[in-house]
Amino acid sequence: MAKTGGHLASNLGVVELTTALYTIYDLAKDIVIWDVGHQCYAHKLLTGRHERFGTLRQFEGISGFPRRDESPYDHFGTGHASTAISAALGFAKARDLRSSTERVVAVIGDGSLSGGMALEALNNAGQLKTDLTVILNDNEMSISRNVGAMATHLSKLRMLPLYRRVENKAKTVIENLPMGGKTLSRTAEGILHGVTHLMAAQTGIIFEEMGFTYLGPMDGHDIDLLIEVLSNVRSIEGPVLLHVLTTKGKGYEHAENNARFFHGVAPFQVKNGQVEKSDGGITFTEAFADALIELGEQDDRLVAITAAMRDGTGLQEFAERFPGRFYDVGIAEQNSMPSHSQRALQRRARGRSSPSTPRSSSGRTIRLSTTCAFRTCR
Ligand SMILES: Cc1ncc(C[n+]2csc(CCOP(=O)(O)OP(=O)(O)O)c2C)c(N)n1
Repeated sequence: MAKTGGHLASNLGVVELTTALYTIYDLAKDIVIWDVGHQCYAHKLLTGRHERFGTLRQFEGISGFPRRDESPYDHFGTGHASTAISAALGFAKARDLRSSTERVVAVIGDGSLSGGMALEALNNAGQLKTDLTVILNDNEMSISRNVGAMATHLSKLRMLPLYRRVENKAKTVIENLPMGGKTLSRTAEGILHGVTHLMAAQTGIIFEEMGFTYLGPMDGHDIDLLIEVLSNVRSIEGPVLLHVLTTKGKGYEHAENNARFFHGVAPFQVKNGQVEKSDGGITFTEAFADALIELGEQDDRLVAITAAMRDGTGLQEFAERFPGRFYDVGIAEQNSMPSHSQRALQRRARGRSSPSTPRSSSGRTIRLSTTCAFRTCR
């Protein structure tokens, strides 16, 4: 990866989770879908692409995202965020119609959970009550720090006692009873999962209210725990949401310390984490950032809106210079559009930055790259 570049931090965060999943689930028939798909490298290594891994993101090499034409284990081709639960629900309903028995799992990050489609799918799944497992991979980060009310809710859930710790404490107490030992320790497990569940209910967990069995939060790097819990989850009926806590960049100091930079990184030196400087002059993103700041200085009605792409679209400096005129709406482009158009109706000048360039029906559009656009309206 140091030679090819890629989504290092997100991938390092799910190595244990991927290994545990593929220990428990039967990949010959079960379906695992990765949201965005930018954390599928361990998946690729474990599903037959180890030898070609050096060709990652190279011409005629393997893709940095799941691709249906690349492997039968890449069930759903992705790239944009917040789609995995909807896709998994489709697989689950098709299974129900066929009366077959495969398990379906969607793995989604806390950032991607801020997207409307993910919430629509949870809403739908909670009503359909079909067997479906959603693993919420919560590293508190989107590309930069996650934003929004759901992120605040997740931070409250992180305050719950960790799944393992509660269970261990009770096991120790019961094992030390005169009649303790293995038989009783199973009972203890049952009791304590109940306790965790009870505490979860008191916290008002939104997923429980929506019809999911919520399990967590738990250490997403504790592989033995994950294997134990996933083997139980396989047999729970209805929709389950497993909340795992992970660290972006896990195991590589430079990526752990600067997960934003290592979210998507160019080729780098493993020793010091330094990226070689290209001599290709200014990038489109840098040109966009400079232009936007210049215009922001000239016109205080100008605002910038981004869907969790502060860094990728070069808005970081604008956000620092004009904090009151910068909005990160989370991965919620569709939410930003009506809000954005209302600004226009209020005859406010505004800027927008999104992974896909919006079309302008009025006003001036300065099109700077495929990922950024800026528009003013008078
Ligand atoms: C619809 C859409 N908007 C924005 C992006 C850009 N993007 C790619 S990954 C990412 C952050 C994803 O965060 P999370 O789901 O928490 O995964 P993590 O990287 O933290 O593992 C964003 C905003 C995208 N892929 N799709």
